[in-house]
Amino acid sequence: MKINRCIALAVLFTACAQLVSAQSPVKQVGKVTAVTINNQEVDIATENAFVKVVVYGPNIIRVRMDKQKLAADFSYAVVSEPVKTRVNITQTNEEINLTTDSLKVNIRKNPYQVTFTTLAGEVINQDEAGLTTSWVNESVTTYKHMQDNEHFIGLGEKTGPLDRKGNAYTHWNSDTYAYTTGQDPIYSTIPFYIGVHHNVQYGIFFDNTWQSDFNFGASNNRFSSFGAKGGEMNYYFIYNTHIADIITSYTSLTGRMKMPPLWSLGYQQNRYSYYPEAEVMRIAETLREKKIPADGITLDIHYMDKYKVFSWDATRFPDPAAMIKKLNNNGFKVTLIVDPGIKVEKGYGVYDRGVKEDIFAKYPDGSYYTGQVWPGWCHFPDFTDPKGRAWWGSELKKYASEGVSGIWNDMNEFSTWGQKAPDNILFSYEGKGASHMQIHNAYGLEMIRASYDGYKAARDNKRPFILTRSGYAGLQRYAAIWTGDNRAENDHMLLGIRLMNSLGLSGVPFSGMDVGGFTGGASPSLYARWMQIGAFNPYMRNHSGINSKASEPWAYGEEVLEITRNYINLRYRLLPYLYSSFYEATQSGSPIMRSLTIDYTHDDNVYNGLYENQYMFGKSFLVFPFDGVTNYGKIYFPAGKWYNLYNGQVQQGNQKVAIDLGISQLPVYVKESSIIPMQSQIQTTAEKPTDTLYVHVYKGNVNNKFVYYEDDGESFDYEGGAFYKRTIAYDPAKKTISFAKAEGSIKSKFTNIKLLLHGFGDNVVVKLNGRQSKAENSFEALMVPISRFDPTGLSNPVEGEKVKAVLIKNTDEGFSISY
Ligand code: NBV
Repeated sequence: MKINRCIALAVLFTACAQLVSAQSPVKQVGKVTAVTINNQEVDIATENAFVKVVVYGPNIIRVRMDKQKLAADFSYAVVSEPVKTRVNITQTNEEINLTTDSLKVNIRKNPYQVTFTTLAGEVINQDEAGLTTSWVNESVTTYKHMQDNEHFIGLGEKTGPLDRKGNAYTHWNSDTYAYTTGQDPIYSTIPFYIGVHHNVQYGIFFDNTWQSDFNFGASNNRFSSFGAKGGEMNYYFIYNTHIADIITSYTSLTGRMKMPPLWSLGYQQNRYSYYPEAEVMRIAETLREKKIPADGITLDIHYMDKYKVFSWDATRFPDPAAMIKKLNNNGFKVTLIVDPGIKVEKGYGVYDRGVKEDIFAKYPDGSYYTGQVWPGWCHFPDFTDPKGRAWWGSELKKYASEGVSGIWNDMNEFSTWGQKAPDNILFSYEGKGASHMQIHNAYGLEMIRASYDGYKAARDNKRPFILTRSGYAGLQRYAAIWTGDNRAENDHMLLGIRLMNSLGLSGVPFSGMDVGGFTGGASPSLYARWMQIGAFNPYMRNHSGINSKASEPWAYGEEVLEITRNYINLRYRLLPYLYSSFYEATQSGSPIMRSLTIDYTHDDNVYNGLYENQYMFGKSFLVFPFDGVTNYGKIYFPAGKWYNLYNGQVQQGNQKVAIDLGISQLPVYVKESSIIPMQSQIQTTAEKPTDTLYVHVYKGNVNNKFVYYEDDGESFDYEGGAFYKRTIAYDPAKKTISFAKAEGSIKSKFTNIKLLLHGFGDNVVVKLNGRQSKAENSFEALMVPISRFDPTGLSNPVEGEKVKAVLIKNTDEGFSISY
């Protein structure tokens, strides 16, 4: 809609609104009465509210509003300050205008109404005329005009379709055992979404931890809206020309993940619960014996003494440190579950110290809140109190001394039996005081902050691996998240993909689901499919509930075992690619699982329910996550050229293609011009690969760059420069593949580079730094074709694509390959 028409409508709506406002329980912002311009900020007083507009950067505008004068600023999510930005701010009697190098903000005065436009004047996002922002008692809501054919994506861990249009959502972190595929809310809160229409895209981050509600045209055809039961209207509007940059802007506000420990990218085996020690050892040994690469074993609540956190059941686990040492020696790291509920029991040191330090949340009368959960009646640490976080960190030292590598934060919504912790529990809120209603959605975030900081300090300079079920915007700074108690059902597997894709759009790159399903039991084909997809998830953990069917890779027979092994094998060979993709996530917030909306934003097909589960794993692999029951399906290839992962066959994009879905292969395609570094097969990341880095390049028509990254995989030394990094660039016009000079202070673990050229033809003549070089035929296709009849999993490689291979000594110098 053009801006003039909007103004006319606004005037009409205002006239009507004024007629009803006298008796209305809805309080509108109303007309602007005073304006103060202060560098990058505009303070606005209106009839009923105070507004502050802050230019956070050329692409980010913050809008704060309250009925009373704005309180001191505070956020658990936002970790950055406004950036000094060139902005032109002017006003007339009718409007205020702000112009940065990237966008314009128009604020009408009578009544207040904001419109964000491009520099060329196209409307990106606009308050719905007549509704704008209003209060009903303490609930505040902002209404945005719904644009024609607008798509809405993101909003974190939310069930339902990829395109959220027509749906409404609530944020109230909840323990939702065996949730349905449309259930809302579930475990975590990320009040950030992206809107897409008419060649523009924007993000809105509503930073408010009270219960919040989002409406994307549910039961109405007029607006999208966001609001909360209390607190300020406080949102950040982000405009960039690409969704990837919107995610980068959003994570410039809420922070990015640190490099994960390398082992956490390996395969993790889980069960509720593995015990006693002999059973844990049997699982670990069977993984090795059956040659299923694995790096992690996770212990669920039965390791504890009567579910008391920071304790061990002495009969089941007589010597935890010795057991962990044995597992470590066999290439396994151990992750332990922790719950926030602390059993009320005098003589239980953890409880006693909690009372002594006075770190539990209280009722207004000063007594500790008591709720029931696994160990019985419990108190709950106040993680919004620096003292509470420090106490938790010091309790974690015990696990550090026993050699535990990962801390799995469960039940941190927080969950209690009955699911209804009272509103009047009081929390410190960094000394400012807040009720449960205000901090509920941030409880999980502050728990993982305590776990992350505490565990980092406890293991001097080792990267902690923290896993969480709950969280709030910014959780990516501390933890990986998994999607909780899913069901062993087809629809749930596909939902899990959408949840992770949505998390990725919302600034959280490190996510996983219970591969194989938590409740119930998967059929063999569903299990096989799920494990294939799991190999293309950021975090890959097989987990299943108590009393459910065993879910280790060998529990479904030989054929499924072989399929599973093949895909976990592939994941391990892909670790250089995956680790480098994580490096990128640390730099730009870019997700590992990329919804197709990121790279094909204005292609309507990618929002279509038929194709909504397709995603990119990193920037190169297009994954078609079909369910485990149908054996025929339709897939959509976005624009470009795609290579079949298994046989190198080329598929042109912009097409819907029906394919046969044999269970032994997950349909995966490689994007043209991809650069994919790989390594030899290993069984655990504790094992060294051979000295050769395999770099697969796929011929294409588009320029591409890949930043290859290595470091020690476990410490923070990379922050001081102890890494090895080089940019690999493919330029089809110049017919070159160039490796820039290595950066960083360490050597690569690979002394050779083998370049594998896909689709360049049999007769390609290759030059290294301008001099002819010997290229030879190789059968090292990316994935050795899998034959279900071949028990070794290594069927005849001749079936695979023949590629040209060039071997190069890996000095740190730059070099260039031309063809
Ligand atoms: O600790 C047991 C389970 C755990 O296995 C699961 O992954 C969590 O989501 N936990 C929930 C407690 C309740 C299970 C019914």
